[in-house]
Amino acid sequence: RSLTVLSGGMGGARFLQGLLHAIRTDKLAGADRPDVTVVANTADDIWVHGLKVCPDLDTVMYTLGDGIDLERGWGRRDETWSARDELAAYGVEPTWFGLGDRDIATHLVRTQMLDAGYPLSAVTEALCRRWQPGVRLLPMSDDRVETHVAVTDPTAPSGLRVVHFQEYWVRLRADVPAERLVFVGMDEASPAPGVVEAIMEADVVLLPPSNPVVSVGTILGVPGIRDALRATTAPVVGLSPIVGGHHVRGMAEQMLTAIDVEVSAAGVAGHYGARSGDGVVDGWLVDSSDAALVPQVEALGIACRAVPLMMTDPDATAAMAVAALELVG
Ligand code: GDP
Ligand code: FO1
Ligand code: CA
Repeated sequence: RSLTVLSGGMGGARFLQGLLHAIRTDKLAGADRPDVTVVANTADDIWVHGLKVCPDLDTVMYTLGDGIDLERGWGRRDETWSARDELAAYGVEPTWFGLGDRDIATHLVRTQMLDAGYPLSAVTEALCRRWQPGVRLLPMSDDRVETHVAVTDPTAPSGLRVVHFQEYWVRLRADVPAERLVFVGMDEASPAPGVVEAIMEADVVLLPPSNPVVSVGTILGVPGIRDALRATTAPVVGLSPIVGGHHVRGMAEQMLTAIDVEVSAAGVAGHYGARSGDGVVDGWLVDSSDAALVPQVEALGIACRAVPLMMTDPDATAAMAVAALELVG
C-alpha cells in the first residue's frame, strides 16, 4: 500500500507527523503499513548569498527528521546566527532573510551538489540519508520555479512592484495586499522523477491542510501533475487549511484573495473542484466548526465530513489522517 501527499512546509509537515504517527500506532485500517511519498512544493525556493534555499523541503525534512526548531516551525533546533550577523555587518542584502549557522550547512551541501550537476531530487535524497524522515521526499520539480507577488507601489510606473514570495512573507509580513501572483518558470517546468508515478500508483492521494495557492497550488501548476491527479485511479482527499473563514497560520487568506477565491473551507473545496467535474478532489474534510458548509461542498460533487482539524498534537493530527482515509475508504 502507498500514500502520496502533496505538501507545503509547516502545515504539510505537521500533517505528515500525524499521518506517520497513525501508521506507526496502527490506527489505519488494513494489516500492512503503507509507504508514504511526499511531493513537496519548491516554489518558495530562493537563492540567497549564493545558496539555494528550499524552505518547504527543509521544513518537511527537519520536522520528520526531528531536527526542526519547534517554536519557529522552520530552520534547525538549537540554532545560532553568527553567519547572519556577520553578513549584516558587511551590509550584504538581503538582511531581512536570516540563514542560521546549522541550516547553512544544508544549503552548502545542496548548492555544491547542484553546482556539480546533480538534480534537486537527487540532492534531496542525499540530504534525507542523514535525516531519515520516514517518507520518500520528492521535490515537485527539478526545475527552478519561484512564486513572486505583485504589490502596490505608487512610485512605480505600472503602480505595481513584484517581489519574491519570501520578500512578501518575511520582509513585508504579508500585511499589504497581494495584487497578483506570478509563478516564474512554471510553464517550462516538468515534474521531478517519480512524481507522476507516485500519484498514478498511489492507493490514496492526500492534500494536507497546506496553503491551497502557494503550496498545493504550485505543485498542481507544474505541467503534468494536475493531469496525473485527474487520471489516477486513487481517490484524492483534502483537508481544509481554512477554519472558520480564516487560515490557522501563514498567509492563505492573502493568497486566496489574490486569486479571487472565497476564504472559507467551501471556497477552497470549490477551487480544487470535484474530480467528477474538472477538478482534483473526491473528498474534503472541513473543521467541526464549519459543519454547516458540508452540504455546500457535497453539492459540488465532493464527499465531505466535518471533523476536528486543529493539529494541536500528534494524536489529534493522526485522527485527521485517519478521518481523511476513512472518507474515501
Ligand atoms: P507553509 O509552507 O509553511 O506555509 O505550510 P503549508 O503550506 O504546508 O501549510 C500552511 C497552511 O496550514 C496554512 O494555510 C494554515 O491555515 C494551515 N494550518 C496550519 N495549522 C493548521 C491546523 O492546525 N489545522 C488546519 N486545518 N490548518 C492548519
Ligand atoms: N521565515 C522568517 O520569518 N524569517 C526568515 O528570516 C526566514 C528564513 C528562512 C530560512 C530558511 C528556511 O528554510 C526558512 C526560512 N523562513 C524564514 C521561513 C520561510 O519563510 C517559510 O518556511 C516559508 O517559505 C513559508 O512557506
Ligand atoms: Ca511554503
